[in-house]
Amino acid sequence: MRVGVIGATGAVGKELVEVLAKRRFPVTELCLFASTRSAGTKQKTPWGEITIEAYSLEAARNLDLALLAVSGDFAKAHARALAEAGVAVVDNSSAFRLEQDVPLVVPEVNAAAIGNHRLIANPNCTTAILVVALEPLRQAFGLRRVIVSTYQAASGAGAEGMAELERETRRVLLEGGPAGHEVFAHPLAFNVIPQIDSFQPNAYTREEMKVAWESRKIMGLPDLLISCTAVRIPTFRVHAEAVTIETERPVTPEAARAVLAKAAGVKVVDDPAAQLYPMPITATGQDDVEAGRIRANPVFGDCGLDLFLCGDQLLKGAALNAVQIAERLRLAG
Ligand code: 2RA
Repeated sequence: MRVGVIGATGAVGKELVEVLAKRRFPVTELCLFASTRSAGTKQKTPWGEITIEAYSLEAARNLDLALLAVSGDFAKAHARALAEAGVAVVDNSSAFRLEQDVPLVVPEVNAAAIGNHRLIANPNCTTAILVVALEPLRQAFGLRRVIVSTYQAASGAGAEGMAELERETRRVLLEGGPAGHEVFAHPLAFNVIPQIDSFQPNAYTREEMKVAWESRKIMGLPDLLISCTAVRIPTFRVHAEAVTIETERPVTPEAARAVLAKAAGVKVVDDPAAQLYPMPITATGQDDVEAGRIRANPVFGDCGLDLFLCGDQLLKGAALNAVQIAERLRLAG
């Protein structure tokens, strides 16, 4: 397949190239597109050194598959035209996630939604990491309410976010601070910031609402009661999520653990006696979402469960999920 990565110089774009190679995606030609600023520069890839091109429909229309790791505005301006030109498009931005005619897909949950669509939306990283663990629990026990608190890495804000955290940390430790900031609303080093994206009229942030809107769409549960508090923390990679659910039918930690142990895309890491539980340091670079700290939540009686998740934001939360969608497109195609 002739594959294009649009936004190839960003954190997700670079990860897309790595994941294509790691999963032996049948690439016959790889084209890398980025802004005019990067056009003409060369990027090393498993397919050799490739010269970055400035994006144009003319240059991209001969692709079989385009993986977009670009802004929502760029995707809005170009993705539909590319799909109409016959290219299968997987878009990482939020531009089409809630559009009725565009499937929003986490393959472990709703691969069937792909059908014959040529434009598929990849969810927000926090959502993808959540639903891969929620769906098997829903299937086994039903789902009434979900409360999530997130601990999100700097990588969620791209390469610039990671660079800012590194810069700030060095400045504080080596130069005695203060830590300046541009990407995040406040200094992130040695801090936590309970704001990701802009505030909405209902006092939630857009990141928090994305978790609600997108989980409902992917799981096909439009009335799911779900509330999220999204917090940025000073780690580089991996989003962690503390999740409380109320199920429809009684649930026990043992039964939930057994269900999650069999679930695709989930790895149970849950041995408190050995101090084993999900952590960014162990989930970094891993395809599976780690699930642990599985315990009964007394607030919801027999139907309450708490668990802790860690998923690599750049993999299951972005590049890996996009390539998994592309693999299904190929099968469907
Ligand atoms: C973040 N989920 O962590 C958002 C966007 N990737 O910032």
